[in-house]
Amino acid sequence: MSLALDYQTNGYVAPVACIDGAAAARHRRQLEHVEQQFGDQHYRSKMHTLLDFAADLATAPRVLDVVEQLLGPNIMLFDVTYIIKEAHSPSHVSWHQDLTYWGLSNDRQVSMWLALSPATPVSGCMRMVPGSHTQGKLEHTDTADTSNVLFRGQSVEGVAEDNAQMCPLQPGEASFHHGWTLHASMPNASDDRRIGFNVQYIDPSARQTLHDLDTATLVRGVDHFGHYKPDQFASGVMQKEAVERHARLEKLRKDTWANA
Ligand SMILES: O=C(O)CCC(=O)C(=O)O
Repeated sequence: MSLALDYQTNGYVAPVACIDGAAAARHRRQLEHVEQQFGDQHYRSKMHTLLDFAADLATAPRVLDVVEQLLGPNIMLFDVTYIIKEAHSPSHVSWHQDLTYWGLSNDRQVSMWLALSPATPVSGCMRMVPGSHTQGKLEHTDTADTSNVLFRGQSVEGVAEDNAQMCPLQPGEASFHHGWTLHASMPNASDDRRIGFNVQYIDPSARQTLHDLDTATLVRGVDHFGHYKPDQFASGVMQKEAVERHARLEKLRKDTWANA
């Protein structure tokens, strides 16, 4: 099957080779150097405004070529996050659909999850329910589970897990999923960290309905809508002005999720 047909049918496609293992290892070293200097970077929004190497990977031509096949020719970069489960940690992600709390006016959106370390059933790779994207928005319940990575611990109950498929990935491979695709991941029982580079792309027509302050940046094609102010991409690593700007961006993103 072609990437696009696979994606249309199942709501996701995996594995897709995006960068080679050496490039993934280099990116991981750069990230871990930042962690040593500046602390935890897990689950922070808009990392492409803080780290030039995150901006480079999120806009790599090979990555955008895949996104173009799935989303169309006009692509905006909406968000970039590292999702990190430490070795032998209970961190997990409950069944959910990404678009539930983002406030977007339509579902012309795709997420990439690129492995920077081995993502396996043991380390807590993603699990997806094929075809679930066709069900539209499902009811989510907020939970208070502190091991759940998700901001609100949001969870869809009663998912038919027997139909779920594991998405194991080697470093440099990615999965791409639609915003209504049900997905989850288990704790990391391996000896290594499980590090995902998670990027959200939207079509320029997808407007933020909750406020007028959201930002997104055209990275390919044409924006006929003008719904967003662009983000300023990092030109280095954790530069002072970028860190100050980022604090405002991150607060806005968290407030949006909290109030959606
Ligand atoms: O990193 C994970 O285990 C889950 C990531 C996720 O839920 C997502 O990419 O939307």
